[in-house]
Amino acid sequence: MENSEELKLLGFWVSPFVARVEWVLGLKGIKDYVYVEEDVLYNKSPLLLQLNPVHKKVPVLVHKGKPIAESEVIVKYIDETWKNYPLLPQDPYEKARILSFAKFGDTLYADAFKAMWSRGEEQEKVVKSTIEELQKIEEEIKGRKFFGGESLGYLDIALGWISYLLPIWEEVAFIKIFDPIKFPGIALWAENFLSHPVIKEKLPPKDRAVEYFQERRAFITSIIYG
Ligand SMILES: N[C@@H](CCC(=O)N[C@@H](CS)C(=O)NCC(=O)O)C(=O)O
Repeated sequence: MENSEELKLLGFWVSPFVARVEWVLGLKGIKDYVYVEEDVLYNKSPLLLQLNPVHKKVPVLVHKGKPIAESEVIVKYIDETWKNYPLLPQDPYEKARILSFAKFGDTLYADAFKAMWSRGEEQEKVVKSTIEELQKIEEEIKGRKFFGGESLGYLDIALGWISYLLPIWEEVAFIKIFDPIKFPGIALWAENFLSHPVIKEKLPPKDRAVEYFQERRAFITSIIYG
């Protein structure tokens, strides 16, 4: 087990990318790390700018003094460094399939986020494509407890935001994307995912997250639509 001198995570309370890292640390049983909260919107710390000068974003994991940025890279790094509770299969093809599906999940994320802040025809279009993309996720999860099978795997972590952020975005933007009748597999998965003890422990408080995204939405729409 690492001691806190060796492992540090720079995060932001509502970031789904930071949550990925916290979930994986939890699944691996790594509790002894220092969490540093960053004000990523208004006041990035000199430490963040020094550790992630390219993207200037969280999460950043610092292991034995070495910084690693980008949540999916961090998740893979943790998975390769701590071998218990493996998240990715050994088989190169299976692994490639999961990684490319996770990449598709990032497209879905970008579309769902845009559905939250956009307006009018633009919003209708992006809501439609988000629903079509969600259908692909439904096909992947149907009949399974988790994407990883009986236990959480890489895709559960990558797509975890769907379970709690998507409903928040729908609430904030008065839109409907994640219909449990249309997507029963995802609905069941979301229930299983959110009741997992490791996941449950690292979720942002819902009321605060709703307020945060209401403000974000107002801010982004004011820039885009004036
Ligand atoms: N692709 C990155 C995205 C990270 C990201 O967007 N982080 C946000 C917080 S949710 C951030 O630090 N934003 C600051 C900024 O955009 O300047 C990852 O997967 O780690």
